[in-house]
Amino acid sequence: MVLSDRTAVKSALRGQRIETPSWAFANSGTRFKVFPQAGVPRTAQEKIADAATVHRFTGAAPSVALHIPWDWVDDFAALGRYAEDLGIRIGAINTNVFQDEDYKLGSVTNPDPGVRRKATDHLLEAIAIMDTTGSRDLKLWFSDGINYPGQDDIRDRQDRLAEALHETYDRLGADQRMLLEYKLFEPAFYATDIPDWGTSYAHCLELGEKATVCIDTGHHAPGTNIEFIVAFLLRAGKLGAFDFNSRFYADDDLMVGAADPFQLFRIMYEIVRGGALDPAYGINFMLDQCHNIEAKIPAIIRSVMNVQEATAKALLVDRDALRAAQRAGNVLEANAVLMDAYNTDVRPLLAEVRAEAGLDPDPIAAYHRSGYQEKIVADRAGGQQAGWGA
Ligand code: PSV
Ligand code: MN
Ligand code: MN
Repeated sequence: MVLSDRTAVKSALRGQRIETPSWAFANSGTRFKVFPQAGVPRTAQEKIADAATVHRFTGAAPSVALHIPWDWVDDFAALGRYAEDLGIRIGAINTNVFQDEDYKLGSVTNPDPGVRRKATDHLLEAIAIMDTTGSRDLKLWFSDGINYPGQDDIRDRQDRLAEALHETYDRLGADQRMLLEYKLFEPAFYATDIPDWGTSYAHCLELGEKATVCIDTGHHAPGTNIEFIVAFLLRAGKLGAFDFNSRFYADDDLMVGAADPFQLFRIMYEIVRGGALDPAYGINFMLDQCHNIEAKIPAIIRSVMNVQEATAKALLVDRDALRAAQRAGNVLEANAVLMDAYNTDVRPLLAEVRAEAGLDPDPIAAYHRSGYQEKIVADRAGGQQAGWGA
């Protein structure tokens, strides 16, 4: 790598931003058991304090996504100021229309217009929170779907979905955006109303330019080529966000880059290739994870580092050599160029980037030395559950 390349790579890494999820700091588990951990946050403020701690050690996570009503407070303006005082800001507002008795047969696609009204009102309420916190992104994920053939009319449900999305979209302010997430299955098992990127994309296209797709890396069928989706949506100008996490089987919500670091590299290569890494491009690179058995804050720091490592490798791809090999039809050489970058140990480079930014080159060790963990264990009793399995 020549010096100018190295400077450019380091500057791109310095500018990278990753958003942490408030719920990842709280207790979580499976439907079998939640194993509580000492020191987990009891309030939205404490989740924000933990998110600020991740930013303090990584320098790369200056915003935290909230999930409503899990993070409900009476005064969101004060919560926004609290975040700013700690050196971060409130990011995407995630909606929750999946944990209420009324939503058994769906939220915005429910056959009952009264339930649909209630669900859409929640989405509008989330935009009101964004007005207060200055958040740009409204993130929508719907658990809506059906379990049995014939249970409801698949096409009518699309019409109901479109109606609710239109009403919500029309309420967005000039600088606000809608991120529409998809998920193949669960909790609905036969037919989910937004099962894939194509469905999300089609609704976003119909809505307009403020609506874009959110790719949750854990929401696909095994073997799905996620980097293809990234490339396609970038080309179409419709990729708005990621919910990063790892999966071995279903929606595992494990640390990003833990199950398949090579996939994360391939995704980040498409981001770099598409010129979409710079925060100015507008993609919100969020984590959406649950740390059921591992310590939360170090796991989130590790996740940020995993994204940084995949990105560094993606930035190191010799794109001129790659293009030349591709144009020449040299299959093996093209593949070798990509693999050379993937097989580079980028940890020293990232340590250098951190040191130059005044950070400890080893954020996890620095966190453990800081005494923060001991302090929250001593200060907080009876930590909150993230919301899952509540
Ligand atoms: C659904 O599985 C999902 O990925 C959505 O983003 C939810 O809002 C989130 O999980 C909560 O963890
Ligand atoms: Mn998600
Ligand atoms: Mn999920």
